[in-house]
Amino acid sequence: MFGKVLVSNRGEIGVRLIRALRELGIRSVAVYSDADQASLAVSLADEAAYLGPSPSTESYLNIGKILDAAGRHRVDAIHPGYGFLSENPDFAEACSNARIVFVGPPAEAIRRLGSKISARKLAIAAGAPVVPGTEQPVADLDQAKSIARSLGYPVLLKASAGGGGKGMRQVDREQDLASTLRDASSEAQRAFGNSEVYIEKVVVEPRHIEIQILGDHHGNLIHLGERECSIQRRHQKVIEECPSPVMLAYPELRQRMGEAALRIARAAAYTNAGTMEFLVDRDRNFYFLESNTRLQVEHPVTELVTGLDLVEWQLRIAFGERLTISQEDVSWSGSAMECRIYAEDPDNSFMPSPGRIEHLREPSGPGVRLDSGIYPGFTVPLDYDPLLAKLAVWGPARERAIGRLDRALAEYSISGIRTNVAFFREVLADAEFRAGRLSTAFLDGFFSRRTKPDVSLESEAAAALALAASFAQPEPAASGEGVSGWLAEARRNLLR
Ligand code: MV4
Repeated sequence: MFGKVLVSNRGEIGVRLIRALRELGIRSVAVYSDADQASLAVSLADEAAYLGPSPSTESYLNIGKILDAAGRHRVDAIHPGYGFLSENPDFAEACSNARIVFVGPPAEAIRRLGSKISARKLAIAAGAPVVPGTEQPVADLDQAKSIARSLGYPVLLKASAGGGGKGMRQVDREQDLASTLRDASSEAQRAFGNSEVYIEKVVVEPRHIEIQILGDHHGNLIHLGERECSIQRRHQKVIEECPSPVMLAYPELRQRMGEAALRIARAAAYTNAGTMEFLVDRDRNFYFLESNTRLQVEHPVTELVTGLDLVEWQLRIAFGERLTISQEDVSWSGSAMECRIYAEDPDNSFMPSPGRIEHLREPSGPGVRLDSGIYPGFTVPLDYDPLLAKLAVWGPARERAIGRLDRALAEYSISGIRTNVAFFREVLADAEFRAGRLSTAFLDGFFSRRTKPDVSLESEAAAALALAASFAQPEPAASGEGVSGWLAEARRNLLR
């Protein structure tokens, strides 16, 4: 096994990786920026290497600095975690050139799956279902029109180089196609340096379900089942779980989606850990969406139900060991659920809330797994994603996992910064959530169902008054005339 591994990441995933290395008897090297000098990861690692100033481009995204640190500390391998350089094929290649093992898939597999068009083509060639749409970038408006007509509106324009919802636009009618196509390709050019756009039919209120895979360098490839990640806010996952509630009702779906994921991975000559993302519609048709060629944030829920350590397997595979688990050996026990604990303010549009953590009590107890990157006195930097910790629980069934997660959330006590802890307890109490009726539209529905007593009783009372008062007044001829501005607004809102 490796003697020493550099962790080119920070925060909770830095801690997760350093812990795994120690358990396996491997020395760890943490890298850090100015903002992370006093991080938990740095204090837990065997060695630490300073990268430079806080901005990611001068630290965790800087290939030269990371390879320098790896050379100085004489490591055998680099684990990139998620985000930062984890899906950068040039980084994977630069590691190999420096004779350092990149703990992840080969650069070529990252490239094949990195572009969405190329991943789509690969999935089609492998016989996996994809959303109906184009296999090539759109050539011109006339072609786009005829494709959209044959698919039927609404359609989605997606940037080939995009991902995570960036560069995606819905077109509801043909008269909007020309302008949206222009906007989409210029946005894609600006954001990704690649203006290619392709067309897909819209899947209405889908579930987002992903399949975890593991492949070694000896031709063994298995899947570890699904994670349901439908609860997202602005393409940011909020709660993840395994099994998906839909699999509890239709168990054969796991096998069919697992096989599709393996076909795609095989076609990409994939090794190490990876994820194939799918959309699942109301009739339980599933469609390959895109691939994540890294360890994912939500990997703990898979670990809790399968009993496998994904990071351990990533390291063993990268070292060249054989996968000793066959597909038949993989089993799923009970139910796991994870909340992403963020330094953000749910009462202020979920704005990031970095700052110094004054007091901290973290949950623990039976069935609770906490992957945390914080401690009392730590200052959450504003330079990076404000993920503080992942709270994951296991229970013998979904209801028990929900109860346990709520109990663990109730044990949290953090002062000095705002967090989304209380928000999760509201979501867990929601009847639709408890019934497992999930889709990517879940949170929109949740927000419209939710009536926060302290805020909305007051505003509803004001609105009712406004409406009553407004009917005593003549209909405003123009805004602000006859009825005062806020009254007109209230009337418009209530009569909508
Ligand atoms: C879709 C879709 C519906 N139909 N594609 C959003 C992120 C990117 N990975 C793809 N996304 C979607 N693609 C078709 N043909 C709906 C989404 C989508 C979504 C997907 C997964 C998780 C959350 C989402 C939220 C809104 C839209």
